[in-house]
Amino acid sequence: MTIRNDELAARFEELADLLAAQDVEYKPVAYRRAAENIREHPENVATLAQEEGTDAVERIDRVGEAIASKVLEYVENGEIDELQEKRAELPVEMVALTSVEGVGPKTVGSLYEALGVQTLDELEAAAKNEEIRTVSGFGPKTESNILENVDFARQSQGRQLLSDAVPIGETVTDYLTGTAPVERCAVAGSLRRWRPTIGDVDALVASTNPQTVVDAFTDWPDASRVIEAGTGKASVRANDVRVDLRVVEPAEFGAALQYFTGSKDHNVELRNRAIARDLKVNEYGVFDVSGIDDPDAGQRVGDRVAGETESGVYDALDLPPIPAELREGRGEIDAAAAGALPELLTLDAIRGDLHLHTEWSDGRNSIEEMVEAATERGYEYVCVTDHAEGPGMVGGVGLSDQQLESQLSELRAVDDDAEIDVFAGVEANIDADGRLSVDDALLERLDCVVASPHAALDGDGTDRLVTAAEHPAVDVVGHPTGRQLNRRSGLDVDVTALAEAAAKAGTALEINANPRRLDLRGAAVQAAIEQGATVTIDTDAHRPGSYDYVRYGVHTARRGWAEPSDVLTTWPTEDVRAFLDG
Ligand code: DGT
Ligand code: CA
Ligand code: CA
Ligand code: ZN
Repeated sequence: MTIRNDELAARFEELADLLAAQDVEYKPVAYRRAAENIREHPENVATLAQEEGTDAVERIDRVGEAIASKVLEYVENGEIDELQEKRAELPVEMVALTSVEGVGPKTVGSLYEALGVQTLDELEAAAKNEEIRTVSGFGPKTESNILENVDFARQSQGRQLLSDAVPIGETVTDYLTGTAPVERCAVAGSLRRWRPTIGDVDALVASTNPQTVVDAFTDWPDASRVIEAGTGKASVRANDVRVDLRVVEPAEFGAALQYFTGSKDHNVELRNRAIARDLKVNEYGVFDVSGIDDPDAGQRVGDRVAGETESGVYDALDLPPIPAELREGRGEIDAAAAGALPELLTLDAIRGDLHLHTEWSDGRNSIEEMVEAATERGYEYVCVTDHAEGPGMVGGVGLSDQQLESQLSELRAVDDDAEIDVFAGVEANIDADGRLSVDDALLERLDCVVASPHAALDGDGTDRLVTAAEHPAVDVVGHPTGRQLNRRSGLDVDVTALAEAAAKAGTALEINANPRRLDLRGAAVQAAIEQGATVTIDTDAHRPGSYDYVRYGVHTARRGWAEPSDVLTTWPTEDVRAFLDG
């Protein structure tokens, strides 16, 4: 059983939280930094520890002797002593509790100490009973904040970020294809539709030997626990995510893939379309039931007219294939029937990135390193948009106007030497009235101004965002709602109104491709495009590796019916320049 890097990282993050909850200094930060680098490490760190010892692990940036020996401890014993001790001292559901917006490890520590709060239910009860205000350092405001956010946190429980589920889906399909008698294998469900969060991973296999496939699946080294195993199906837990497997006959694979991809709304509409044509569609196939007295007498009643391929299923219903990202019951079946499906954009259409950070603000790398990495990816341009100071920026992260001036000169110099175009930009903060935190004359001299909300992220944000979008120097409204998946829902935004204003002002609306944000979401992208607004897919990268987030942005754009021309970062550089100048 190999231990994945993200599992290892999660243990150190938990340890960091437990230490922070006990007011330990420095160590939490050190563990979090180490966790981050372990998660991103290109080799499997557990294998490295096992085969080459702690010295090899210590070569990872920010991993010292103490952490390396804990890695080895975890690999050898499946436990870390210090973590076990801390868990015993502070027996709380840390992940659940800290998923409530505004509740961090320190709050958890204090509330456990004073009131014995261990779970979300206990947290909610303590807030309702006005017990929290009796704890030193807390007031009625904390209580109302908790009551407001606890439901959101509860709903998020058990849903995983898309970016945590995608590698699991890829690993399990590769593993099954490589080890079992598999004719076809695919992921289905919300993962195939690229929903921002995933309840469980659904894997589907076509095989004439289902038992062998199920056995291979339950022996999968990444599976930490077998939840159930039956005839032709099984469920396991891998890296805290549930994975469901179904094995079907090759002749029924396409129908099963269609059915288990969903969504439910899409499938209901499809089923009704079938009934209107004297057909019956289910996970076993499409059946002609025109001469049948009781089409519901069994699952495979009537003549099978499709089932082996998914496109065959749609074809039997007089439809072209419908891309999985569109299957949310938002008009895709009518559009398909009318021959009006969009020509969705693909990853290879992306030519650059207009939102990224360097060590000038809170990024990890120099301007040159970020430009170099973009050049290696084959991008034609990038725009450096470090944070300006202002609402939401703490700890000296944001740049003053004077610092932005010096960065502007440096960016011009880097642009002269770089193979690709380097635009000079800024990420300015939108305050509660829609005003920006940077001098207007300076904004005008920058190539690209991304304006984003970073503070006061509750209530209705429409007016504020419209004001920002209409500012003559603003080119992009960044992560418009400010949501963070499983953490906070962000601003309520009337996207239609915002998009109308943005289209008129020539301002683009961002799909922030960071998998913790994916903001705008698919439905909002669709609404924005309907108003004629331009969207842009940006990664908000704080390190070169984060450029890879672009795929999540592309699939989110596809969920919003976006064609390449709708997306600014697919345009040729000179057209992007003209848009930014306009
Ligand atoms: P998730 O896992 O909550 O992120 O969302 P899904 O969409 O992956 O849902 P899941 O795993 O419960 O089921 C996979 C697909 O199977 C779902 O998208 C549609 C189909 N399906 C499951 N249960 C039903 C059902 O009761 N009725 C219909 N029509 N379809 C279903
Ligand atoms: Ca699922
Ligand atoms: Ca499932
Ligand atoms: Zn940013």
